[in-house]
Parts: sequence; structure tokens; C-alpha cells
Amino acid sequence: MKTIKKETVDILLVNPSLDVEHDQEKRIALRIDEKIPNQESPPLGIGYLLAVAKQHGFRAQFIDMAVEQFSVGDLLRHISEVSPKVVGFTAYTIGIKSAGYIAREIKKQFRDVLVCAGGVHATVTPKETLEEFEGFDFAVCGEAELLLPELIESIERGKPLSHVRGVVTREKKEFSRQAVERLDDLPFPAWEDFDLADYQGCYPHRTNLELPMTTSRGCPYSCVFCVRAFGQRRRFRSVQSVLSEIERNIEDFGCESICFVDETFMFDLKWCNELFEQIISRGLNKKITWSCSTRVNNVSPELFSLMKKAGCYYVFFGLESSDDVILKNTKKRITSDQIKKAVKWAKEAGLICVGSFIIGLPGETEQTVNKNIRLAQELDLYSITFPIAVPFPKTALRDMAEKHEYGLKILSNNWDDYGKQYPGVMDSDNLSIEKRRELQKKAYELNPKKKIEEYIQRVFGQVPDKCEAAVI
Ligand code: B12
Repeated sequence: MKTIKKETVDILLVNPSLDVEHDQEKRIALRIDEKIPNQESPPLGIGYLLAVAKQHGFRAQFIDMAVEQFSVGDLLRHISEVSPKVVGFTAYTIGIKSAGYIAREIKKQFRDVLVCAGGVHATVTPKETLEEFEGFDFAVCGEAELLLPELIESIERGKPLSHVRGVVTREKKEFSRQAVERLDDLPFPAWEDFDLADYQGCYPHRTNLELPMTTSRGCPYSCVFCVRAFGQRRRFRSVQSVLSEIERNIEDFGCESICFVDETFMFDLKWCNELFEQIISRGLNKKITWSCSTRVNNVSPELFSLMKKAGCYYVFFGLESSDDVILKNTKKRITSDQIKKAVKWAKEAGLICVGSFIIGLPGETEQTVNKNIRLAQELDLYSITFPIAVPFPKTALRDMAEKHEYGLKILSNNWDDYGKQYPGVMDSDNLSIEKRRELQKKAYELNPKKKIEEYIQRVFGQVPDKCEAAVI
């Protein structure tokens, strides 16, 4: 755990937790490998915001309440010690109620401290968030790097906030979602402000330190379950900028692996080939391993081989369904045939594959889930998850459920339920929530967690060098 400094700050960023112990347990439960303390990576958006604040000479601090084991009382005490001008919460939908509750507690004690909501939930539903949670003075809609300096300055000078683009107040009628056009102009995430030992990485990456990176923002696809918080226009960084950040991560932080967390990493194959070639020619593949997620169209045996050569350790496939009709209903724009081919090629190239099938997409029946379970067994990925579909706000899936399309219906509008199995947030006429849970249990029983050494030995016939050297 990092030592939290007690000096005054301009902005205090907070990842909320109401029940620190429970959230810690949840983190532990997510672990795939028991020997790795936890498997999360530091929040990239916060890393960027801290870097921008610093670049403009502002003092910013971040508290991850679950990681730092900060109770609400601890946070209130901390606020009185560091006197921030603004406290900004970052929250996905599953965290917004905690953020809203803590915001209200802050306002009760510190009337002059402004409190705002940022992150995915506030981005897609800024007005609704302000209506639902009285503790927030305003919300920030979209990517906040470019507006952050103006926001802090306006607060310091007592200027109205409503003129800051991307800031949404209860009174403001018109606002737009902010997007950074020139990603190369952003500073690299300020990992120096984190205790990186608290974050070991997203997946079972067997290295000392994995850091997340993104090479683009926005995704042109229209999968119905996705929020597309960054919009559909894909903006991307130069290969040079990405390489410089990798080098900085190695030199400054001793980073041993990178997890590319772009919504759609493999999009422009010419760009990808250039990045991979450059990683090899600069010898970075000898210093780090990396992972990414990819769609199953847009790939080839040659591409996977090049990725492997460039140090790729594993790939995550968003498979979603084994059934072509359901894939079509989901607007995923892939086929089951492409799924089989992509996994086969990736394994042949020596890449560890992980993936997920979503239970309960439009048109799903017990038979189609069983088909997914069988395909999962056949694909024999290192790790496969079977999340039950969640109709997040402003997704096409939620629209469908609200219109009762495919017999879908929403069971709960309580955002706290959106990250839980019980009571369940959506089901359909032909697949009840109980049935969804029962099939999920069956899916995991038939596709149990695997031991990585055994898996590598069995599938690739040997333990690759990186794994032998890896610290567990
Ligand atoms: C990478 C990723 C992850 C990684 C996170 C890695 C990391 N260390 O950051 C992992 C794998 C851990 C993850 C987990 C989950 N994820 Co996820 N994830 C993503 C993904 C693909 C990219 C996120 C990212 O890195 N963005 C890059 C940074 C720069 O953006 P950012 O964090 O949003 O921050 C910017 C703005 O939001 C804003 N901002 C953020 N915070 C704040 C705070 C303030 C005060 C202000 C002013 C501004 C601000 O400014 C930032 C800089 O521009 C998104 C898709 C997307 N487009 O968001 C899904 C996404 C965020 N994930 C999603 C979900 C559902 C989950 C899970 C709940 C899945 C699950 N069932 O387990 C978990 C929850 C984990 C948790 N701890 O709560 C959903 C969220 C939907 C919703 N409405 O909540 C998304 C949108 C995908 C989707 N389905 O559409 N995820």
C-alpha cells in the first residue's frame, strides 16, 4: 500500500468503495492464480488525469478506496487534512451508487468542497446521474484530460463551471461528450504516483509488473452489449508514441509486461504490423511480454506468428456466442467459423488463448448456451468465462430489453445489482434468470480453471522460456 501524503491538493480523485472488506474479497475471488496477490491493473484513466494535472502544475491525488483499505470515515478525515477544492469520483455503473452515497457524506461535512462524478457511467448518463445522486455538484462527460486544467482553474477563480466543455450541471441544457483527438499529445500515465505493487495485472500474466496501455480510443463496431464510452470514431496513436511509452514503462518502472486494453486493438493491420516489427527491431520483445484482446475476423496465421515473435504472451477473444444467428442479433460481425479458425491459428502460433461467451444475448435459448459450452470445451482455451449478459445504460441491448425484443426484460434498475449474480438484472421469456445461472454453473463445471504450467505443457508441448523465468 502506498503512503498517502497529507499535503493540500487541488483535486482528489477517488475510486469509491463502501464496503472495503467486501471489495477486497471480490478482488481476491477474481484471482485466477492463487499465488498472485491480486490481479488488477492500475486504472488507466486516472493515470492520465494525474499526469495532465501535474503537467499543468496542479496538485492531484488518487485514492483507490478498496486497494488502500480506506473506509468512508478515513476518506472524510483525509479530506479535512488535504483540503481539496474538488473531489472527483471515477465510476463504472457498478460503482456509481457507492460514489453517490459517499458524495452525499462529503457534502454533509464539507459544503464548500465541490464533488463530481466522472468515468463511464457519468459519461453515458450525466443528467440522470445528477438527478439520482444529490451529492454530486456536477458530472464530467467523456475523456477529461483536456478539460481538467480549465476545470481546476475555474474552481480556483470562482468562475462558473457551466462554461467548461464536458462539464454537466443540473442547469446546463446543452453539453457534449469530450474526446481527445490527438492522443499523441497526451502525457504518459503517471504511474509514479501509484504503489504499483498493489496492482499485479489484469490476467494471469506471470511477471512482476504488468501495466495497461491503450493505443487508441473509440470503436467503430456496434456490438449491442457494449457501451462505447469513447464513441464510434476510432482515434489512434502513432507507433512511435506507443513504443516510447513501452520503453518508459520498462526503464522507469521495471515493467515486465504490457496489457493493451484498447476496445479494438487489432483494427488497422498495417499499423499493427509496423508496431510488432518495431518491437522486434528495437529488441523490446526480449524485455517484455504483452497481451491484447482481438476480434476473430481480421486475423491470420501470419499475424499471430508475428505477434508471438514480438513478445505476445496471450490473446483475449471476445467470442460471445457459438451460434451465427445470435452473433448476428448481437451485431458482432463475426461467425462461428471465424472463431474456430482464429483460435486454431493463435494456438498454432504458440499464443495462450483466453476468451468469453456471454450467456443470454438476444435470441439465446438453453440449446444455444449448451452449444457454447461444447464449443468452449472443443476450443480448449487456457481460460474461458461465461458472464451473464448485463444491459448497461445506453446500450442497444438495454433498448431491446426495454422494448421487450427477443422476449428480453429488465429485472432490476438498481445499479448495485449490475455487478452481481443475484438477483440478476435481465432475463428473457425463453431463458429465465434462474436458468441462466444454472447454465453458467454448468459451463464452469465443464470448463474448469486450468493450471498454467500443465496447460502450456499439454498444448504447446513445452514450458516457454518466459514462463520458466516468471516469478510466481
Ligand atoms: C480496459 C477495461 C477494463 C480493465 C481495466 C484495466 C485498467 N487498469 O484500467 C478491466 C479488465 C479490469 C475491466 C474490468 C471491468 N470492466 Co471494463 N473496460 C475496459 C475498457 C475496454 C477500457 C477502459 C480504459 O482503460 N479506458 C481508458 C481510459 C483512458 O478511460 P477511462 O478509464 O474511461 O477514463 C477517462 C474518462 O472516463 C474520464 N474519467 C474517468 N474517471 C474520471 C473521474 C473524474 C473525476 C473525471 C473528471 C473524469 C474521469 O477521464 C478519463 C481520461 O480520459 C472499457 C471500454 C471503454 N471504452 O471504456 C471497458 C468497460 C469500462 N468495462 C466495463 C465493465 C462492465 C467491466 C466489468 C464490470 C466487467 C466484469 N463484469 O467484471 C469489470 C469491472 C472492474 C472494476 N474494477 O470495477 C464496461 C462498463 C459499462 C458500464 N456502464 O459500467 C465497459 C464500458 C465495456 C462495455 N461493456 O461497454 N475493464
